[in-house]
Amino acid sequence: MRIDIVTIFPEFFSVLDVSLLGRARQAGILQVAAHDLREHTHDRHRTVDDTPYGGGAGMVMKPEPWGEALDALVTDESVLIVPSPAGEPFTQQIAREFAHAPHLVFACGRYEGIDQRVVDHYSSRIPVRLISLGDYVLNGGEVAAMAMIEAVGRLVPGVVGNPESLVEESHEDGLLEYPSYTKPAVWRGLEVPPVLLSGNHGAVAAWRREQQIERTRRVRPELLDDRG
Ligand code: 6GU
Repeated sequence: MRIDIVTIFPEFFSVLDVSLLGRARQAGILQVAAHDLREHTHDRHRTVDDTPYGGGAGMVMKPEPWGEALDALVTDESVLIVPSPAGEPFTQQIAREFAHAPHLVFACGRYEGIDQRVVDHYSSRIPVRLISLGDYVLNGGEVAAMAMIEAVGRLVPGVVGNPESLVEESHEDGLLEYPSYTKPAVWRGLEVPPVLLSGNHGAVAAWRREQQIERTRRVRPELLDDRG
């Protein structure tokens, strides 16, 4: 899979060199490149924003640098992802969809967002998705793109060493994960639940399922409602 990111802060994405995704990049499974939007400006101040038509606070990102930058990257195979608090909520389901795409392009806006015509134009050429991480406000799309790249990247075959570790995770089956324990069996007076030491695999599986349901009911009851 190839991932391109357009941003005014390409250096943010140097963290992708480390850890799991860094290894996947070295192994050639993932190709990730961050591109500086300002390379596509043509004025002395490398201007990427301007005041909003209709007035109001804040600045809007100009369409021309975006058009130039995205034209240089987008192909018929691309999905354009625009991180935005006005987008649809990012979910594991969406991460799975994106993991099947051969090419993702992230357009990371700052300020009050990107001129709407950029989304309108590319929507006539390729799939475009406005995606939000949740109901809170970040200063720009960079941190959101990073979160999405990590969630998507680890689903690409070969990135996570043991594919089974992808299955028993929060959200993969619509429930939160069960609590995990390792040695020692007693730590600061706290014992590991005895069933986990019983060697009874059926009892362990049943206990974990109960824990998942109890935990989900307590902190995310809407996930249970969604399952019907
Ligand atoms: Cl995707 N972008 C920004 N700027 N803020 C957010 C967000 C995205 N998701 C939640 N808040």
